[in-house]
Amino acid sequence: MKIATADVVVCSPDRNFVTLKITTDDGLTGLGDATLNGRELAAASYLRDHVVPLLIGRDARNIEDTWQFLYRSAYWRRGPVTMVAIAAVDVALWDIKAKAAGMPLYQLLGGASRTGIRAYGHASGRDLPELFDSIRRHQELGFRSIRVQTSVPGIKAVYGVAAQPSAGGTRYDYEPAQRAPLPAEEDWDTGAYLRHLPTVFEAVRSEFGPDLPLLHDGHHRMTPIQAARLGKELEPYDLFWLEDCTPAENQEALRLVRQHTTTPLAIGEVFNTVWDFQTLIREQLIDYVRAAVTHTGGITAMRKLLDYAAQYQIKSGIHGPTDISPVGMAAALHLDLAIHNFGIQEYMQHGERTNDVFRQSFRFEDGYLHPGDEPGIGVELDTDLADRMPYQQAYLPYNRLGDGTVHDW
Ligand code: CS2
Ligand code: MG
Repeated sequence: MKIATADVVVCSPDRNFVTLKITTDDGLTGLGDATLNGRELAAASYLRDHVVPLLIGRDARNIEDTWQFLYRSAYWRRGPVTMVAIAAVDVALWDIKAKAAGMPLYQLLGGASRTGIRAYGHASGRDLPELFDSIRRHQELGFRSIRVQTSVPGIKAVYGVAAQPSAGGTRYDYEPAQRAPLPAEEDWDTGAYLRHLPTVFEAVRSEFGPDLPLLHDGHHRMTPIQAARLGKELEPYDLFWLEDCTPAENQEALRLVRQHTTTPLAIGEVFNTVWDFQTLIREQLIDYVRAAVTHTGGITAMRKLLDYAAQYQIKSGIHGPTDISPVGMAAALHLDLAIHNFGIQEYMQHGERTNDVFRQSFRFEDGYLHPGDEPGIGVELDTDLADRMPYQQAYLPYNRLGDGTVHDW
């Protein structure tokens, strides 16, 4: 079974996506997600110009060897562009292998360890009434675990808060990457955020009770001691997790946070290899690995990462915003279903145009996802429709503090 062709498809239904489609000499096709939000063309070029020429003629069945070849032969390793490209090849080859075996991918990964994959949705609000409505809408959509993000008094625009609640409550329609020639500048004030957030969770708990699993994303904006303070002040509200509480390139920074709070911590969506997690896992500085299959080198690498985490009783919390395409999402769900140390799966529902381009077999019912039982990962790409929705320049926003200093968004 040789790789005959490998096509890089860049399209922009509701947002930009980069998809790799591999076809073998006996006609099997596999899909991989190489979407890197705000840097899609870099990923597309790395694939098209440097990886695809190396794939043609390779045995499609040799997934591990292909992974190691792409990782080591490049000499320059790790990083978001390299690893999203390797991930796309890896997932496409797993898709092909499962199709050749006539079974859904999770069966090749050891079969189902659970009946369904617990998901969490993204509620947000510019004020408490809007936030409460958003939480209720997500409960009506079936979500049993909910992330809470809110505006902060005095700050004009804040990550994670939909400017306009989605019409009719169909889905959380917040797309952070704005289509424009330059990134949008937003404002930030950590002090105002730290003073405000505990009052929000106090209100949410008194409105929705103690049992609803609540999550919050700090989005890398706090220093370790600020994160420690917030984690401690949120303990009475029993969060499922506090995510990206502080930038974690310095993994040791989480030692300080861990000393001050028992609020569970989740980190990793911007990380690309197990080495980015090694101290976090070995010293049990986190409770959930927030990596995405798309950003960490695919199924092959993610399985090894999560098996390493399992040795330290750390669970998965795979990243699943709308800039993870339905292909990347489907790959995650097969892994979610098979591994033992599953924690929770993020699920921001894609828009209709995206669902038209990527036909998916995965389903969301009563708070749980399931990848479906079609052979492979269960996604088909309508390349004709994709070609009619070409790439549009789009960037994620960035923050500046009151004195003009650039800050994490
Ligand atoms: C966020 C992401 O879902 C999350 O946890 O951190 O939506 C993040 O903002 C985007 O992936 C950035 O592209
Ligand atoms: Mg996040």
